[in-house]
Amino acid sequence: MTKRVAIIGAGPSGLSQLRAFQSAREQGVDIPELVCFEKQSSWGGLWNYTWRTGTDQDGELVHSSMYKYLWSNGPKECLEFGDYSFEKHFGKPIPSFPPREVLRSYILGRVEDTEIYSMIRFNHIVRNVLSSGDKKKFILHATNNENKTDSTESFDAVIVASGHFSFPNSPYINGIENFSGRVMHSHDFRNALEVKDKRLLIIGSSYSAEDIALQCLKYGATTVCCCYRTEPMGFKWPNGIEELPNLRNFKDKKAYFGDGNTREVDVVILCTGYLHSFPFIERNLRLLTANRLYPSQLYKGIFWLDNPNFMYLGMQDQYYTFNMFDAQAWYVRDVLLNKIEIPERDVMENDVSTWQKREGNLKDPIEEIYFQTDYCKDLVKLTDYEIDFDFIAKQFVQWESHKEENIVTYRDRSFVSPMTNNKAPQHHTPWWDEMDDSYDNFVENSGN
Ligand code: FAD
Ligand code: NA7
Repeated sequence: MTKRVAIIGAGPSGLSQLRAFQSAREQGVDIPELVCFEKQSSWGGLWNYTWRTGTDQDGELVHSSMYKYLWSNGPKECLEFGDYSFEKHFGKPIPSFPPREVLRSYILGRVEDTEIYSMIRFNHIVRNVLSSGDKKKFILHATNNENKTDSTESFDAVIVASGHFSFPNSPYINGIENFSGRVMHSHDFRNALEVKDKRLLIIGSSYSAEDIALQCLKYGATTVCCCYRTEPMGFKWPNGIEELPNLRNFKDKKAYFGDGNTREVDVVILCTGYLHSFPFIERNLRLLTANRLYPSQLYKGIFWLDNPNFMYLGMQDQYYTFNMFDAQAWYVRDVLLNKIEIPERDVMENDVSTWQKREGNLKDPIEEIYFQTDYCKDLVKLTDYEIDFDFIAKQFVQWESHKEENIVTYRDRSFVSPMTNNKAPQHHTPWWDEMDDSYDNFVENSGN
């Protein structure tokens, strides 16, 4: 009997999974019945911008954490798909750091006008997933949000591709209740113009802090102070951005820091990351992890140790994104097609602990990049997915050095496509001076 496989989410990871199976079907392979549940009315996951925050028109949690004027924070050449180049999609080379709408167009270009669309049930929210008593099946409850009906179905395998950057980590910040300005989490940040002519305090020292700090200064914030818990980001910041340690307290608009400094601020943005949260999955299948390169409980970073027919895609902290999701999806496909065997439990556990030991000894971002490179290579070596991860790793290392050199200009650099070997053209305007993030301005007017 044909296997039934549920995929939860039609963001980049879920779409990689659908594309992996489609590519097998193109080669004449019989594939399982695939049902992809997507709670939004459109595909693309986080890359679908919404002005809404909190809950949507139906009272459901808003998924996307992306904001206006968001440009890729890594070179597009490092996330290129192995079977669909940027040049193929856009019909010409485009610069290396596209804005959100342009990347969304690329993600969708590979699957638009294919049978994949018909495999997705849009506006379907997965409410509950349970394993059957004998662990051979999974029972999935979903709500069709269009006609408000509920369904219960049984599947042989479930692939969770619901993302992990949507549930804010909102720790208690000392004295924050005494602050008299606006406080929000980066999940709810939508438009840098909101802090124009205001003094901003950012809590956190990772990607969101870095990008929102730069973006807000670019669009007119008076000053930006970033407050770190462990280590400063340490970039050579433009005038107007500074880093201070440990927030101790607030009084009205004044923030007090661990080194004795104080600053008056108008707005506080918590860039304190996200929680891996899966309220719709029963506890004994639910991944519990911090945002790390090799989550526990998952063989090959994918398969639930207690029941490998239950899988997670894209749950790693991410240097690699789209092509790593592909590497995972191609591997999953070949396991479900019985081309790759899942070993005994103790072999899986040893494999996870070997990777985690190595993860524990990583000293800096460069070592982290090579770690994730090796992870991707480990997956693709058993499949027919082809892309040169070593070549991409070298470009990631260059990207890191560009950021160290100048955090304001790193997006003006050009990288080489692992697919075409062509070097990207430069965008007509330096990123810092470019206020227009529209598709037309970036694609139609670029590369000429
Ligand atoms: P998501 O994109 O989150 O998609 C998950 C999908 O699952 C969504 O469509 C959601 O609606 C659906 N879903 C969730 N729960 C349910 C449910 N219960 N029922 C049905 N459907 C459900 N990556 C880059 O490569 N470059 C960047 O510049 C970049 N910038 C980023 C900026 C921000 C602010 C954030 C938060 C992330 C950024 N990322 C970036 C990383 C991002 O994680 C990936 O690019 C990618 O979106 C992850 O894909 P995903 O499919 O795993 O998850
Ligand atoms: P990350 O990369 O998970 O980083 C979270 C940051 O939040 C990190 O600097 C943490 O500091 C900081 N943090 C967490 N809790 C606290 C508390 N209690 N006090 C102070 N600081 C805290 O999340 P991001 O949102 O930056 O990035 C996620 C994705 O969004 C990423 O892929 C981007 O592309 C966009 P720590 O270093 O642990 O001290």
